[in-house]
Amino acid sequence: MKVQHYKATDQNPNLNDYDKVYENFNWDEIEKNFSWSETNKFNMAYECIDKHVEDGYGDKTAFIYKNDDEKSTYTFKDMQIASNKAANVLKNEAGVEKGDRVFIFMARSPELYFSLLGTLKLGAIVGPLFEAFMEKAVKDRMENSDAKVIITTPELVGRIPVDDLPNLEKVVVVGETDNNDQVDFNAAFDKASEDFDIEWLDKEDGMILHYTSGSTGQPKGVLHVQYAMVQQYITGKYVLDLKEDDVYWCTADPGWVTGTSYGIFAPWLNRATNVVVGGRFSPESWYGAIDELNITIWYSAPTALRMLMGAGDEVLKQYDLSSLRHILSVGEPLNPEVVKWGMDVFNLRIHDTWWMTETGAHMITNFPAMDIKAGSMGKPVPGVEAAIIDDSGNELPANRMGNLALKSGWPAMMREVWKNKPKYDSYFVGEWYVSGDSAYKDEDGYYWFQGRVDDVIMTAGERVGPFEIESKLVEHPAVQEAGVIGKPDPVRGEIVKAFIALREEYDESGELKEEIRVFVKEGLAAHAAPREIEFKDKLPKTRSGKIMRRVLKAWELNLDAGDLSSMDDD
Ligand code: 6R9
Repeated sequence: MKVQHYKATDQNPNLNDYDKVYENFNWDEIEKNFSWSETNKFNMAYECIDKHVEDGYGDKTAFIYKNDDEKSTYTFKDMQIASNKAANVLKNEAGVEKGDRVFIFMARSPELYFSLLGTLKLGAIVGPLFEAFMEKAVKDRMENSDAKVIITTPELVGRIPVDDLPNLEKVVVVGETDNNDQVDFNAAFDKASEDFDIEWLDKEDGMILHYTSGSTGQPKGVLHVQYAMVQQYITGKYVLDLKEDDVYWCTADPGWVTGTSYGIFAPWLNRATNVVVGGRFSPESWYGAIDELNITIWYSAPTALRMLMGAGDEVLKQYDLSSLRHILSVGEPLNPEVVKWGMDVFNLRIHDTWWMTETGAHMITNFPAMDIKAGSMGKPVPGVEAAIIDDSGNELPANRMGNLALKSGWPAMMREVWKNKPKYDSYFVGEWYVSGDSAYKDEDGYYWFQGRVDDVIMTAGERVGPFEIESKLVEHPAVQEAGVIGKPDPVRGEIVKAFIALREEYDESGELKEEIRVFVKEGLAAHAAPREIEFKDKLPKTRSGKIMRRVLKAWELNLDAGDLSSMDDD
């Protein structure tokens, strides 16, 4: 298939010599950007907020929160005070101490960010939860980590099974509460002192615990430590290209690692203005936010970009989006079609980035200074070594599909799967961390995502990645979203089966199925054309927008789909 190339831009002249970044790269040098490299006093919240105030940037806008017509703006000084107050509330009213697990279970609001930073100032470990979690999902995570405190809102507090959580000492409610056992956050916040002595930590002390669902079993608690900041800072600088005057918007919720590593830490470590937009997605509210707030850097995900693409030009034309200078994507493969759309409508390249909850920060990305090959996730970031390996850990040559693996030893790597050493150990083959994704590397060193290892399809002896087929499918005008699986077949081993959600204007029909099949056959390859197509109103997706192929497969085979707590079922 013909690959579309998009030339490097000169948006960051300092980085345009991509090879130079590599040549001179050394994690020890990056550490020198932090005062702890001399004092040994670590605290992520300090580096994100207080440090900038001390350096004379107290009046700079740190945070803009927007939800419909509501908008609030906070300087770094405001954030310092608010996070100090939140820390005092958590300390005095809820007894939070260093190392405790403190969960945050609420929709995006300024208080979410104040209390997250406050928790970090106390040296406690933050456990962010999606607001959509129901009782069992909340319980599993809190139980597994022996959470001591949870911060929530009146709408969600009923989903916390307090009686089943013996280690839970306090429920902090942001909003009205008449339960005397609960802490009224707002009342305590108003009275709290603006001063707080930050708890100084060690670089290997726990910082954040993100639960992530695997294909089977219980969700795993992925623990990151303070030292992750080194990589979150430098990838914010190099990959997000954050600069002094940028207004940056990461669309991810903090329940997903993208919403913390790149929705909190990277932008504030780089002293950028960080935008959070609450409420639900709509093309109008998203384009409206870019227009109104003059967003310059926008980090989003393929699902959202595909929805915007599907919404068409009419709505797009109502907004002035010319403030944008850099767009990035994460979470699932970025279809070439979407990259092309980005060029057409923004005249900007959309930069794909690949990483995982476990890796804590970017691993493989399209740097501003690189040529983009549409459909490729790019190359390893400086300081990270990647390879495609076979199941025994041998490196495979270019253009061979295999396990995408990373050489251990980058700063943001998880340190632990909470209370599950065997699970942690199972990620490694020798010195390689094995991602669970299959991919290949081309002759220029670009990586091409093929699917989760268990999603790869073997049909009549040909190995096909579902992503390539899905990408072709979404090029068809009728197709809004597509998920492709291998369905067991007595003759071919597996056949390609596609689940398709159509765009609104299109009706399901046998002719349309045939037309789509031919479209893939002629545009990609005969063996890749789905032998079966099933139309669905919507596809099962995680809250971070990933198509859950294992759920499609379970539907197909009438099997139990496993842990569904991360599924977006609104
Ligand atoms: C950050 C994040 C990790 C899995 C990962 C892969 C998929 C993420 C991707 C991508 C193709 C990209 N994934 N980025 N696939 N292209 N640019 O998403 O973390 O929620 O833990 O998911 O997501 O399958 O292994 P997490």
